[in-house]
Amino acid sequence: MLKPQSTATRELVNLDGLWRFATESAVTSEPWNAVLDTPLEAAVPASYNDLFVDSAIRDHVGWVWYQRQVRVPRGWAGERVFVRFDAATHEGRVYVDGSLVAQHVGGYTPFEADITEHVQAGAEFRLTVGVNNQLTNVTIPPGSVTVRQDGKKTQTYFHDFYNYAGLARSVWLYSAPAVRVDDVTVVTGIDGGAGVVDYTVETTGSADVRVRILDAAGAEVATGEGATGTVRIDGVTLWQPGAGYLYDLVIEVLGEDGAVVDTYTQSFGVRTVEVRGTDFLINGEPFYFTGFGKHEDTAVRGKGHDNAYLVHDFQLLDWIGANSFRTSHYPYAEEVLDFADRHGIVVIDETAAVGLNLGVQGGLSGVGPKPSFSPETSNDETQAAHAQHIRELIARDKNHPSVVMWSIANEPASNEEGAREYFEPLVNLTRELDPTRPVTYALVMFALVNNDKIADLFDVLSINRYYGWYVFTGDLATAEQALEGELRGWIAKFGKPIMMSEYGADTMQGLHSVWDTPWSEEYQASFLEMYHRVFDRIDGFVGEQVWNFADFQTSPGIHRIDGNKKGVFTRDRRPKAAAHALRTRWTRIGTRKPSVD
Ligand code: GCB
Repeated sequence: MLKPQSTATRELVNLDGLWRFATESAVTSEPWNAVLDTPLEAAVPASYNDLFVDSAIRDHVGWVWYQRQVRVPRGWAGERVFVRFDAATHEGRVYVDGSLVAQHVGGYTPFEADITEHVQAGAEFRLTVGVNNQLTNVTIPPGSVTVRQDGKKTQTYFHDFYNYAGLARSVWLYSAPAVRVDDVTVVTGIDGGAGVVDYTVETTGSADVRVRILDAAGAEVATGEGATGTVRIDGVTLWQPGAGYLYDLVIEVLGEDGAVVDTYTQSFGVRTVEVRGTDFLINGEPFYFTGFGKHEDTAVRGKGHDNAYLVHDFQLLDWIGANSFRTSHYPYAEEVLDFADRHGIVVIDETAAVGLNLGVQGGLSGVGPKPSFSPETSNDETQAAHAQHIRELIARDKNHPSVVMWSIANEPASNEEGAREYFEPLVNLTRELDPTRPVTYALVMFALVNNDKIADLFDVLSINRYYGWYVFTGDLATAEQALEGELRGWIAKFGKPIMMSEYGADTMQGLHSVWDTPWSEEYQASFLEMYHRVFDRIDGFVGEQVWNFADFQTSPGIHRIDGNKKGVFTRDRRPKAAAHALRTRWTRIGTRKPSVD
């Protein structure tokens, strides 16, 4: 799905700002039919939960309403007019005045509606958006809603981060011509010193297409004719980890008289990704991932996208020497991937399929033990929602050079009956939609080499482990043996690249100890050091991503102190002691770990 942009033939109006806001209980049953009668205004983009000092809003389960007036620019007569939501978490319904124009399920992927027939150039309309935060056994991610005796709804979910909701990403109004670029896919290869660029442009209606490729300085380096084609870039500059060189594919759609009726520019990088044996190769060179699992999470904004945090987080990644991150546990805002493209940070792009596991959450949430895959829990309908989510993720992110791998789930119950039937079609779908990128999933601690049912379906084994934290707490010597034994078992059985996609210890900033005291800054540093000793003894190991980049908010519970504290940085991005040790190690590693003797 194309990201809206302003070009010679398209105009773009950003609708961020303050919108009228109310929960469903505070307004009439069809709030789109009138001006919302509410004293509240909510910031867009931002999750609504932490904006107001009102637990009835923070903990609300169900629909909330956002509304604002929008004026269509007067020059848009004769153009198609679209409204585009970068995300509505987790379900959105959009009304233009009294008309429903879009409905979308899935909280982290964009959707849009052609509203041309409902609006007029130069005139105002009322834009009302309902957003629902309910998670059920058939949503991705899953959860469950309970209605108490007093009628109040409460919700449980099976993931370890707060269920922030609302309009956490930008909203746009844009114009485009009736005959236009509808989609583009760019796949790149390398042939000696040349880049080989396969492109496919889809248009609305049949029309001639031509393309030009511009280098980063804006100089034309190649051209092509037709909606699909292959173009060579001689003397190509590759997109590399740490050096995110981008080209522009300028697409022009031609009318019958040969005049340009639409133009759209897709940036891309020339690079290849491949798994060979136990190596993960970028541009044919073994690549070693260093970095983090992250979250979109800041104080007050919740999951609201914020360019200041975007810049600062990438500065910290650079400072600490990290070359990559995983978009744990959902697709991040497109601005994040664009930034990673430009700055050469490598991304593992994850779906929102987190918590397909009632075994793990039995302890944490009080739900279970129930089978994770069954007609009452994750079932065919869940799988269909998961498939749709994968389609939308790949449609959105396929052209990002920074994205080198899809992670289609975090910690599913891959050790349980039904896991293979659930996952095999999803892995096949992912490969069909994108044959160019490896596919992985992050393995839960209960999924072991002798009971996991799906590892053989994937290209890379991404292992989440907490030896020394949830098990062998405070006993790093025993944890070290257990970790090494397990990792060697995976390598011996599968002969695939294996990486640590999560390892970390909760750490209270400012707590110090001379002992191996869990929660102390010293313990976090020793814990990570212990893991690194093990990684450095193992061949076939392709990366380490610490859990987590920064402290983040979770639902309340006795396991968490105002959130998860496994951050190497605090929630306001101050380094804990471990950050300095990681910096020493990762700046030494760069992108390639020295091989084991
Ligand atoms: C995990 C999950 C992650 C949690 C983390 C933890 O395995 O993938 O979402 O936050 O453990 O800290 O328990």
